[in-house]
Amino acid sequence: MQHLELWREQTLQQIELRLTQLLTLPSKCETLLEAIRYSCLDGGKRIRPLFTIAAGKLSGADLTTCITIGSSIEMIHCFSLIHDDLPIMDNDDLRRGKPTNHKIYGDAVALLAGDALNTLCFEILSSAQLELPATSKLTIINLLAQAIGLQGMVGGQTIDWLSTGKALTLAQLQEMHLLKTGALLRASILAGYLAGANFNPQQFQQIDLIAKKIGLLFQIVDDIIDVTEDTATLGKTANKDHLQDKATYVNILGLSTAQKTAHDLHSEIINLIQQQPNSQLLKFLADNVYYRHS
Ligand code: GRG
Repeated sequence: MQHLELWREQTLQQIELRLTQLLTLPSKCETLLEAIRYSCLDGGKRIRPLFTIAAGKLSGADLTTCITIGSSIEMIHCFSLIHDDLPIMDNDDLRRGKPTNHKIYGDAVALLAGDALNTLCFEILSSAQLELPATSKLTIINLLAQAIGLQGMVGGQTIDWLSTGKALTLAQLQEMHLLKTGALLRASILAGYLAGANFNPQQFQQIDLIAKKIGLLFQIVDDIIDVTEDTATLGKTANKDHLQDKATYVNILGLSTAQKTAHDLHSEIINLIQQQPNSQLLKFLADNVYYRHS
């Protein structure tokens, strides 16, 4: 196995272990904790925590600290997936190759499991479990809160919801995805960078630019694989966006132009990343985003 792939395998194990530890806590409601663990453990690519760790390398951040930050961000991601799959939203039966949360626990518990994950992330980041100076914690928490709410993921999801069945321009589609998918991915990268002592404002601007472009690339590839891969490979229902009459890069640009757009954006990202020292892991993950099949 190539050494970067080995790095990913070992790091995935560390993330899984940390998530398991963080989700082993007293609960007055075992069913709620079980529902949370069902959607958070043993599944998914963990691309957000991997990015947190890779970005931490650029600023000399501590690995354990980055694993805790990344795992907390993964909880937010899992909350968004649980809510996204609910009958009132995307109404999906399959996620990460298994029945969606509400199919097992019912709509109400699924909704509440998502809510609990949202706050658990901030509980961890603001606690002594995260060994960082208070000012750094506050910066990361503020960044993440912005990325999730009105100005980020939830705002993007709302635009998506309200525009279903309507024709969007490419600019409107891009704006929506920068919020819905891009904001959390961007935050996962910036949070890792902010956790390191070697913070440099100019470098931060560059990392921010790279992070935004990676968020966009992730979504373009998502739209492409939605039509090119099957349900078994994706672990979720294939061709869903098309069936739900959603605006996607493929619907607006056509498959081959969408593929060319992804190709050009990937090259641009790699070029920017290679200008940064200690960026080997970041490059590896950007490649993973581009070449992924699920
Ligand atoms: C309702 C308060 C409230 C909040 C929820 C539902 C929602 C707001 C936001 C949804 C955001 C969302 C689901 C965006 C899609 C992002 C996306 C492409 C998910 C797939 O991510 P991967 O490929 O999945 O990283 P894995 O399973 O690998 O983790």
